[in-house]
Amino acid sequence: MSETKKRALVTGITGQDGGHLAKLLHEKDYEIYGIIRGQHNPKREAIVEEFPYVTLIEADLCDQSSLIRAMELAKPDEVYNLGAISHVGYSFKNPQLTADITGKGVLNILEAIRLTDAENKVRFYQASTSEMFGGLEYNRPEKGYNEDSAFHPRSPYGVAKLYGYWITKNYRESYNMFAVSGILFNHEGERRGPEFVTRKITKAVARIKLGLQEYIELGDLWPKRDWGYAGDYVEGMWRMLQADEPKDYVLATGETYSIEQFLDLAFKEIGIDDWHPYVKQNPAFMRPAEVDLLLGDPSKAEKELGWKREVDFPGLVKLMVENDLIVEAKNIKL
Ligand code: NAP
Ligand code: F7E
Repeated sequence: MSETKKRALVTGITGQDGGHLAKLLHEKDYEIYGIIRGQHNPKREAIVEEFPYVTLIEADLCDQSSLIRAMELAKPDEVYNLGAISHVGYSFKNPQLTADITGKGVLNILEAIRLTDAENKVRFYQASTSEMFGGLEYNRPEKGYNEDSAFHPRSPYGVAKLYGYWITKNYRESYNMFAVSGILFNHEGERRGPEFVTRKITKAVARIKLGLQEYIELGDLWPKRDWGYAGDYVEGMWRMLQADEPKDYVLATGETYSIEQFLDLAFKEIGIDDWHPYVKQNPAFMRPAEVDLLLGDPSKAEKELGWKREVDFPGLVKLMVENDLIVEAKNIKL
């Protein structure tokens, strides 16, 4: 164990952001501990192979004693709480589990920190979300949602995340902890889970190009999202924990596009100008309540943290399609 290296504990290490963050912290010479859940997590092997420098600790956000043990083993300077049930559609089908993991899990890890960090030195990052705003017209500022906008979550996921946001703020105010929320708008990329719409589209586009699939089934195509690249966003998370003061920040691109616009660009990457013959709508992918439009205003993070997204919307779509063309081609079984 090095006495000089900074130490980070990351929940959600097997997820999209966990992978990007592990790479970033490694470049910054951190000693990294990642929480992995389950008796036989199928992602363990891939994580060990890709991130041999991460020490995995078995724990679960629902099991506070396991989190205390993780804190004692890792002795972190910084904790990044990325673990959650993060799929909005799934949260409608499993609302109580979502409340337990995505909501109460935040309390469990904050308590684990409070009980083990006698000097009150640990810095805590909570993965809050634009889903807390809800995307309705009445509370949407013209320049986009900012840190002072009113919340109106539209899913069990959004509601659970709002609890995580407030309990983080409450621990900051009650115990003087350096505990902050990053309110992040959608961020995607080559590590995005295939259950999210962007990756579902880019995988399908690659498979259609390779002759492995004929069409894709999707839900509503009109909702708009402020889509950025996940690699840019983990840099913002890290900057929040290096700041002089604990504050919450919005990370976003300041632009919003519909799923139809994502389809336009993704299919153009494989030379198809009209995607309509390749897309079928299936109500199974529609939600009981939809978030119409998300647009974020990242001015505060840009001004105070010097953070700015680098990858724009066309660049994001391009990198995802290019990646999936390679991934899917490798999977062709001759
Ligand atoms: P993700 O790919 O879905 O990863 C979620 C992670 O949470 C996985 O590593 C998962 O582990 C872990 N997890 C689930 N249940 C757990 C439990 N009971 N105990 C411990 N870990 C558990 O999500 P992401 O896109 O990387 O997002 C990271 C965080 O940011 C999430 O909290 C998400 O809600 C939030 N967020 C994401 C976005 C976005 O656009 N990506 C935007 C705003 C906020 P398994 O692999 O074992 O399932
Ligand atoms: O849906 C529509 C769907 O599941 C985007 C999470 O990271 O970002 C993410 O949540 C839009 C929605 O992401 C399909 O109804 C249509 O309008 O990719 P998504 P999300 O719900 O925006 C926020 C910021 C988070 O915090 C979350 O953790 O696409 N949509 N057809 C579809 N969505 C999916 N998944 N699958 C479809 O077939």
